Amino acid sequence: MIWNPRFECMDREEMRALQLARLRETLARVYDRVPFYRESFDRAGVKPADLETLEDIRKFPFTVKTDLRDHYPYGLFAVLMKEVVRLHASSGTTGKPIVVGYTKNDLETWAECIARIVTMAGVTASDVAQVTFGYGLFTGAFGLHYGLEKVGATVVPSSSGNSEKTIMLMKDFGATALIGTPSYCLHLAEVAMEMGIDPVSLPLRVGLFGSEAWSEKMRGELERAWGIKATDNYGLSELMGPGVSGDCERFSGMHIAEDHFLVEIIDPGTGDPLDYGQKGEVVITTLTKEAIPMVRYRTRDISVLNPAPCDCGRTTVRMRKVTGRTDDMLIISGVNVFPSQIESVLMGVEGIAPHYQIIVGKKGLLDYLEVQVELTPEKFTGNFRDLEELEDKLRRKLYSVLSLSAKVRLLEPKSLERSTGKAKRVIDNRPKNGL
Ligand code: DLL
Repeated sequence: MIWNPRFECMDREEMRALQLARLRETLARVYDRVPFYRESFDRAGVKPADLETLEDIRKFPFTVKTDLRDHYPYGLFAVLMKEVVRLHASSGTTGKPIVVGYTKNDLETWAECIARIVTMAGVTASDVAQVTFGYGLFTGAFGLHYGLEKVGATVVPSSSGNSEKTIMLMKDFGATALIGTPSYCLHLAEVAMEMGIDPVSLPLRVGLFGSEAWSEKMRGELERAWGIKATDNYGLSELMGPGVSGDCERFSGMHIAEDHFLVEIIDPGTGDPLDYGQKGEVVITTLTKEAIPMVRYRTRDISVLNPAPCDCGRTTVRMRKVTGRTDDMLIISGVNVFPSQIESVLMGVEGIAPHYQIIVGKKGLLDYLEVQVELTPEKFTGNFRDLEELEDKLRRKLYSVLSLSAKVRLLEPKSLERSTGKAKRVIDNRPKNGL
């Protein structure tokens, strides 16, 4: 089923015309109402009226995360506070969070975008949907919540944290859809096993996962662990939260809600636009957001766009699974390493569980990389020689992918700390000043 065929299956030319009209309005509105945009457009020597075609968006300056931080808390809002009915904030590991606001219309748009992605995943009014994102300032839980209600699903807002209770409710309430981060939902399957409940025996049939990078192999792990279809969905607080794009049942890229978001791909080094099919940084302009519109927001996320119509009938541009961020690249002894490359190596080896941590540090003047990974319970009971061989195999595979020697530490099952939200995969212990 398609939630809103009018927009999701719109003729491409009509969609571009709609985007252009909405973009014009957005640029005029921010120029009028947000001093930050007026100054940054003036500095770049552009005016909203310079936009004649959609491609002219490239003349306008980018917005970055520090712009939101520098205008904490309400400096980028384009409406009066009395029109703002909700605030969310991104966690941010250091300093002040970034704050985003929503008008009543923004909340309606948000629920609409989520209704589309949950419908794409196959969720209907007959489903019991359990939300295991943490309810709070984070956008994940409230975002999914209202869209699920909009399609008529029975929402169980169990939140994150009390994993045993979550499993008990899942069983007793007959949950059929699971919503959360891939890493926490994988952990929930372990908890079910510990409670003597086989996750595959539960009525769960579909998962909507997002909020962190997860590989195709991790998708396979989740599908096996729960006996479900695992769908991906993407978004970020600065633009709304979840709801920017999501997988349909064809699993061939996430459909973007293009009537609400204009998506570009740029070369992260030069800022130059890239074509469809080329891999680069995702840049998004909101087309309908009232409270805090964003112009050319640099997400740091890496993806590829595909404009071909999908077999599912939708015509919206699709984005490939986000495998990493431009800022999560590690430089270890001068070699560029993406955590997703390490995950792909680990997930491809039998006997290795999908729980790992990457430690980077310095010994004297030299960088080192240590990959800690848990064994599956079956492998753990194997003999010492087997484990030595496995360690060696992993080391060799990592070397062939990264061109870097890594120390591999095999750990017993369940020894790494589980997160209830986004997993923290990398611990970089190197001094920040480079000494
Ligand atoms: O994580 C919004 C969200 C909630 C999306 C629930 C999907 C489901 P933030 O906390 O602001 O918002 O984090 C945004 O998380 O820039 C990406 O780096 C990452 N991210 C989000 N979804 C995905 C995904 C939410 N499906 C940041 N795949 C983004 C990979 C993702 N990374």
